[in-house]
Amino acid sequence: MTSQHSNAAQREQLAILTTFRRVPPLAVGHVRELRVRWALEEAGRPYQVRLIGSEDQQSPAYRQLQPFGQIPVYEENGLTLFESGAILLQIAERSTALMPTDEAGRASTKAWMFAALNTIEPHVLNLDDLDFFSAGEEWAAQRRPALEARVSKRLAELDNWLKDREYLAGQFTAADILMTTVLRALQHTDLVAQHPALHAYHRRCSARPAFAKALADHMALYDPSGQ
Ligand SMILES: N[C@@H](CCC(=O)N[C@@H](CS)C(=O)NCC(=O)O)C(=O)O
Repeated sequence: MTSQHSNAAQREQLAILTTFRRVPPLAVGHVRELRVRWALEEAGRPYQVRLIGSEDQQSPAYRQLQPFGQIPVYEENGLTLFESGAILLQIAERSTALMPTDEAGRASTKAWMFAALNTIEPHVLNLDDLDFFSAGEEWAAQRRPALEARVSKRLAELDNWLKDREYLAGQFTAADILMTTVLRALQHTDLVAQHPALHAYHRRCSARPAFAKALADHMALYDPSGQ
């Protein structure tokens, strides 16, 4: 095989992450492509980025990749996946950096991946939605305490779980990537900081070099001036 051919083969195998070319300032640092970048960095998996605009979101071709026109989309070795949780599971299944090798650890990792997306994230997003899109409305001020209480209840439960654990499923896994990126959406509040074990966990995960690299690449794309 010539070097030209082997380069072409390498290019073919490079994973592709599809994300938005531009996002609103409010979303910078929080777009779900960040989760995928972080997982790929932890797994030591090189990838290329494909950028799309709002016009692509509507196209029938893109809807074949992502039926809801959203990002991220992930492609590797002929597979195409949407849903950030499913993408992380796919990457984690092929990397011991993100998924334990024993049956119990794998089961626990998957349970915590779902917990991040299904038990924690909906409450966090409800609060975000109110804070970012309805702040100042009288009804929002009335509604907020109940939404915050729901988030706080879950955070207290997470805090309790993490009191004698470094990571959700024992070792660092894809579940920690999902949970940390979900918790990032509370950055405009002090809710995480109110829970010492959870706060320490969040800082521990966010201090990982793979996260720093993923975040730097994310910021370079969306906010080159803020680097
Ligand atoms: N559950 C999906 C949500 C994806 C999602 O909401 N992506 C946002 C960017 S972070 C998006 O594409 N928003 C544009 C839209 O929904 O049209 C996942 O986890 O991948």
